[in-house]
Amino acid sequence: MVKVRMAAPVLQQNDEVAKENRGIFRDKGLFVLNLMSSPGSGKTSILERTIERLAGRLKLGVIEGDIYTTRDAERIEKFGIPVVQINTAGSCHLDARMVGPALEDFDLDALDILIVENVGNLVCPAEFDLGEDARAAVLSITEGNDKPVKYPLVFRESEVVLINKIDLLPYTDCDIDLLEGDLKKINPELELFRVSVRLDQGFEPWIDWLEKQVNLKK
Ligand SMILES: Nc1nc2c(ncn2[C@@H]2O[C@H](COP(=O)(O)OP(=O)(O)O)[C@@H](O)[C@H]2O)c(=O)[nH]1
Ligand SMILES: [Mg+2]
Ligand SMILES: [Zn+2]
Repeated sequence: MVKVRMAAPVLQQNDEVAKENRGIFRDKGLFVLNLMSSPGSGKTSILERTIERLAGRLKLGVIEGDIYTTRDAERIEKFGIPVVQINTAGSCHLDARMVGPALEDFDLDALDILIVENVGNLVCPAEFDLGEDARAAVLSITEGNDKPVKYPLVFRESEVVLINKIDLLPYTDCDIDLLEGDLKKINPELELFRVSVRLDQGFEPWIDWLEKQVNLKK
């Protein structure tokens, strides 16, 4: 009789490694943020504005999750901060086992905050704990008012939603108050920030929130 050993469910294995990652972040007093959204909402653009604002205030490192390319990492590298690319080779989300080895490429003692840009995807990234302290979702107003209701998990699992591209409000049918109401119904604890990368608007409350989280972690 052949002995069959069932593999531990993927999410269970992931949770074990996420716990190890979380232990490392705790020991280093490092605040780690998982940044998620569908492709094109503005994750990398928001990161660029965030890096500019944190310069001289907090030491930031970035992990870029991408299915094949290094394009986002190249955009971040220009700012002269530590950035590590994870290519998922086809996988549509990051998991804790991809993040663990990437940490060896950083001098974690030299960082205050690590932001992980997840693969552009509004569905499964939210299912995989990376060991992070907090999650932020980006939702751009051009995606349609129904997205929070259709994809609730990512918003339920997040502490923050950055509602981006508000410069485009006059050109869309987006009802931003309704959108925020739906988000609050899904997760009453959510911090909501309306921003526009294009107009460089609305970033101060977001930066204040980040600084507060970093101080709490220390
Ligand atoms: N109009 C407008 N376009 C934006 C804004 N933020 C980002 N974009 C554009 O949206 C596209 C996708 O942005 P990117 O940061 O690459 O999104 P990501 O795929 O979520 O990382 C780019 O062409 C950006 O220039 C914004 O606030 N307003
Ligand atoms: Mg990006
Ligand atoms: Zn996936």
